[in-house]
Amino acid sequence: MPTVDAKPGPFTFDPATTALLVIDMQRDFLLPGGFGESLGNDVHQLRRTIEPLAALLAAWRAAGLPVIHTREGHLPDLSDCPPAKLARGAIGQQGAFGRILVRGEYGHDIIDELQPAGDEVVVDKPGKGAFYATELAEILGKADIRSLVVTGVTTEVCVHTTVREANDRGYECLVLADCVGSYFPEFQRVGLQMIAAQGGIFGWVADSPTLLEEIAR
Ligand code: C5J
Repeated sequence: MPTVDAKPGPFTFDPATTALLVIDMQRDFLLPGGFGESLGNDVHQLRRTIEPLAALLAAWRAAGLPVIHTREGHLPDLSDCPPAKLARGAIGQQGAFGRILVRGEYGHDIIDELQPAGDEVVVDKPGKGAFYATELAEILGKADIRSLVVTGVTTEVCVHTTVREANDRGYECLVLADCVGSYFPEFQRVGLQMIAAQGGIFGWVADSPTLLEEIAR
């Protein structure tokens, strides 16, 4: 079985039961001039994940392994957006790339570099976690997926929430440090540490080249 050198120890996975999860690589979060940047964030902290993630996606697809993308966002009438989230955010307001985090808008969709391939699943989620109010658990169950390679943005928000949800549901999660990003370097560092701490309390952490070597074998 493929084994990746990871923290806190080797991560062994069965390719037949492992999926690549690409979380929220959306224009609203990543494009210069978009929603993320309008909040005062440095989008380049997230954009450094694009190149390694594109390389990983290419290798993963070439190996014929499943890919699942997620997008954070809401119905155009915002009926699936909890009042507390609505009150604290710009959700639904007009931004540079359409209504912010609203499904169907240009900014809500995945960046051009990482567009899903024809047969890849895209899970639309109203929350930070990819399991909350989505069909993800059912999709993974039907495909007999038990391990997740987790990538995307942002490390301390949607990546963390999803990894915690997945871990509680019994999935083994490998988070790729160079393929997840935070606007805040400190949150990136500590967020990754938290995953692998205490013997891997939420999962494992490695870099994508280490995984790519295993896929190439
Ligand atoms: C945030 C996300 N940060 N995808 N969403 O609001 O992490």
